[in-house]
Amino acid sequence: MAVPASYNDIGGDAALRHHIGEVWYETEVRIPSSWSGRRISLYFESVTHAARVWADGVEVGAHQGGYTPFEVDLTALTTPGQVVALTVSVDNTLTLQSIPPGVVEPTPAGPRQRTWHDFFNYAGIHRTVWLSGTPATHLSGLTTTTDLLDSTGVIHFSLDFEPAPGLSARVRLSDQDGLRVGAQDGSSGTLHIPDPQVWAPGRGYLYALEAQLVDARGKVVDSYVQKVGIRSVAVRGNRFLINGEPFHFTGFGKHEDIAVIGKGHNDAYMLHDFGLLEWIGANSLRTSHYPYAEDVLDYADRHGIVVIDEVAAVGINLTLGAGVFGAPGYTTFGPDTINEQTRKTHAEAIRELIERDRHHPSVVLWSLANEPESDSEAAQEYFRPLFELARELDPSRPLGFANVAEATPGRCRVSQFADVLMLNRYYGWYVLPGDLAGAEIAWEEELRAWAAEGKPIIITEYGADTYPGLHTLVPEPWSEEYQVAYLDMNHRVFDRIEAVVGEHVWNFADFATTPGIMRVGGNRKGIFTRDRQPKAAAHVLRKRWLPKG
Ligand code: GCB
Repeated sequence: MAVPASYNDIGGDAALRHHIGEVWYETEVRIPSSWSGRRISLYFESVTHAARVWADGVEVGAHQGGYTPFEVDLTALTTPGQVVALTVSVDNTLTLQSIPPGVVEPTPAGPRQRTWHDFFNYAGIHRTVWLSGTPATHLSGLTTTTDLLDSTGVIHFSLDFEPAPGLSARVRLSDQDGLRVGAQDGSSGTLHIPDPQVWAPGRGYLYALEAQLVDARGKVVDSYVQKVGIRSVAVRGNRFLINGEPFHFTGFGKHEDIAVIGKGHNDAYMLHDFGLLEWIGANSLRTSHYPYAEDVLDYADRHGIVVIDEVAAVGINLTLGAGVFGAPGYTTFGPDTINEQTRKTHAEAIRELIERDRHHPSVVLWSLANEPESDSEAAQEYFRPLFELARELDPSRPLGFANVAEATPGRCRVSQFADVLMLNRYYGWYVLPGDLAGAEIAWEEELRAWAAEGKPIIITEYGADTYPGLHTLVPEPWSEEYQVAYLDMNHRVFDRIEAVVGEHVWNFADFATTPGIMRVGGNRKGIFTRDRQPKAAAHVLRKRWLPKG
């Protein structure tokens, strides 16, 4: 099996595509003989959705959650210079206690996986697996947070390592030209940089912070370089500020989704997608509906692309679209459905995301869920502690979640916890399809009610399925003309509401979905086709977003 890739579409057969449960990966790897005395580990960037790992038949670790990394220690089971057999079981089963939730339902034809999201439930070893040999005495963690106070850059750092006699820590900071601009001894502290080069949208300036462990004789025994961007993020009234300047988000919700490779990370596609974002004038993206590959965040850091980073909590809404995506007969929150155990899984997913991505300057906002039920007391009680947790883990960034259509202003009981209102709305598509004049009035009325709450609003989804090459003189749903007219209508509404600080079209590209009569060859709301060719609407966005001049 290819790694990284989803296994589903590699063989071209239905059994593998729709397999439910475990699959087994096996390989052999030789540990370099020069790694004697080192701690040897495997770091999986992601295994979707659950993994168990064995080395020479001995279980060495397990992990739940398909989009965040984990590490297993192989030191006791490997010998430098020798081969070790690695086995990984990959389980794609989703339950009401997993994030995202799902249910495996028995049917006369065998088990069927039900999900409350439309994207295909791709599974496999989706990202890079690293075999690493670190010195016996090593850095095990490095946390950095940055701020901009007046014209001084502030970098707080904290290093984790096993203390030992004579062992000390220090950091060194260099600018992009490699010039030393700061240094400090100790395992935690703060660096102040007067008049720094700031990280800003469209300008991915990064400093290099090198953390070092030094033994009693002054020898550096381990070091790690972390790229750091100095910038500030804040919400003031209904403005979203980056470095004190109001920021307007333009861009997309995306998916990790490629023909054949599924959700496997692919550098060529990543570069191509970022190239298309630049071509169209997008300054940001949302990692809908799960954390993306670490390379994506690194790229965004380097190029000044702004990121809304989303937890894989999509579909905590078991009544949504009943008969369409959902199933009749489920209640979202309850002892046998979304319960305390689900919340623990959700809390762990938040912890792992923040732990992984907190050092990325590109990440300016955490999204804790996509379209959960949010208009009930149970929802309020479910989410309250999760917002508290995220705020405690990272007080430096605003929080939000993508709100669903049913949870209108006054009905939504979760948006009170959010700093930014993130709205997914389909006026002119799911609501008033084909009636853009009616949609324009209804949409503006709802947006004005949200604006009265005094918070910044990002439209995190608006979109219309469009079959490329289908044309109608009078814009009709599914035609390229309709997608153009639909976007124009939305933009007129946004431009009339001051609190709207962002517009993310759903979706960047067409993507694979669970089979169903609502989808024709997948979800076709892409501005680009699945193979990344522009629909007519791409030119509308380019005209609106591309900086003039
Ligand atoms: C939504 C969901 C997104 C779907 C989209 C659609 O509200 O957040 O995951 O793909 O609608 O196209 O129906």
